[in-house]
Amino acid sequence: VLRAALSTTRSLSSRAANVLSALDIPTTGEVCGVYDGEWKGSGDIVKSVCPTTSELLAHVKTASPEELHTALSKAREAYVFFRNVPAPRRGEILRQIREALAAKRTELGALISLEMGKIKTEGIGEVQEFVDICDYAVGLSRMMNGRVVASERPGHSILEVPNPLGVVGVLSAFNFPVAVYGWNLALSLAAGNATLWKPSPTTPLCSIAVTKIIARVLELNGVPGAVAGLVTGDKHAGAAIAESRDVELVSFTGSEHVGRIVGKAVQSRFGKSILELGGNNAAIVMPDADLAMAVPSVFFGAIGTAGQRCTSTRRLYLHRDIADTFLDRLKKVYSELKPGDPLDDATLLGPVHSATAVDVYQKAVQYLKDTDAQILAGGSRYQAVDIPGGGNGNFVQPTITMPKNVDPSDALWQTECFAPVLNCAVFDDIEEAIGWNNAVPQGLSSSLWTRDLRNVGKWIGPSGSDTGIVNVNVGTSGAEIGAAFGGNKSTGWGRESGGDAWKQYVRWSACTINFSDAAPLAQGVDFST
Ligand code: UN1
Repeated sequence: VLRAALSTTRSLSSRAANVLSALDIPTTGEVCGVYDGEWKGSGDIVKSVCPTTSELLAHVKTASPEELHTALSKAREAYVFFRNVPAPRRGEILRQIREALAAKRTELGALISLEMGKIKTEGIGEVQEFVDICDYAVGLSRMMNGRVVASERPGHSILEVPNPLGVVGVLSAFNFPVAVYGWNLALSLAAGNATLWKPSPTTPLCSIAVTKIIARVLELNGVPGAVAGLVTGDKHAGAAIAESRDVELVSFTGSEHVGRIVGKAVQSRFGKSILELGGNNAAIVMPDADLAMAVPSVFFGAIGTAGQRCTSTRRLYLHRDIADTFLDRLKKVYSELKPGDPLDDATLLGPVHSATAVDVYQKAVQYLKDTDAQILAGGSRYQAVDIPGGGNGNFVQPTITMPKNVDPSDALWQTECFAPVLNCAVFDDIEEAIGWNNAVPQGLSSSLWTRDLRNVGKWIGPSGSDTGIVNVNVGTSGAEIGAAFGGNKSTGWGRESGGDAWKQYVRWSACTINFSDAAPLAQGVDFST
């Protein structure tokens, strides 16, 4: 009995305890990681570990296979209820969710920093992104318009009607443990669906805190909690959602490798999927670029979130005329960067999320060294002494390299390395740089730095960048919610957030209605007897 009690007791640092308590997460005992209207969890226990200090934040009870099954059927029931709630009323509930999230902006931001490792301003920014998409979806709830189409037959009308779709499964990643769920939840809820969330196994507390905030609002509005259900778990839970015929749409964010498995599983049952997979994003700097803007933007793009955004800048193509100057300035800002506690206001570089991320970083850097790349900055793990307040965390030095091989078909250019490693090459004309930009399997984001309108025209046009996000004098990361977010090619062609993304979360009904006293056939077909 004593052993059982000991295994479930945690002695949390006061820093962690304060963040958890502020979000209503128990600071003793195990934490329930399943919500389907009730909190539960009798499956495997996963650990939430702080990447900065290695402190154990919680043991989380994930979903057993039966609980997953129940969560799916509760989600279906919730959908059957919710689809008949008028869309503007759903929007009002979203408005309340927005308010509830905004009221906990700082606390939730701090939890993201604590559990994921991103710095304070980015943690709060992630909550803001959820708030923003709620605002967007509140408006959408009165604007999810269908169309009236001209019929070729007299006394007929054709309507295209957006109806609620069903259950939306959201499989999200560790790097944006809150906002990416927010994009999906907000659109799905406005559309009248139930959403079942399977977060990354390494960021369970963020998903629990968000679900608690939303569940309270749903309860106050008399809406079943399973409209926004949660199942923490491992890849088996993800696979069960991908394979379930009860899930109309699966929205997956993660690696190309896993995305391929998820995409095939969903397609094999003719479900719908939205895939947000790897990015391998390039920034191109032309000789006329304003370096006072470009240098800090590339700096943020490459090392913001410790290089773990899908949109992080991984490739830097510099025009020969400015390459040396640019690199000198970039190296200077890199050298001044101090790693530290993400919750400290002064910190710009937190840890990478996990030991796996450290491994990815070390392997990539080793490959670069083995292939004679010049290491212009960084190139190894930080020593413990370099980290204020300790050094048990996953801290790696942001690295800039100049690979020997500029051939874009080399593995180093073709592969997304999810860590702060920036590979550079020098080009002579814009066509060459655009060619390199497009020569990789992935196609998420890209940015061009120039003041010449002719370059802009090339870049955003038919022979320009082939990524889903194509920026000019704006870095590759940090997109706003208003435009559709997503990438082409092996990034999966998915679109989430703004733009027309909402149209995927509804079931379109093309309705031809005959108001006349005759029943003519289309295309003039004569079937009279
Ligand atoms: C992600 O990295 O999965 O554009 C999402 C950005 C953020 C979202 C990134 N708004 O960098």
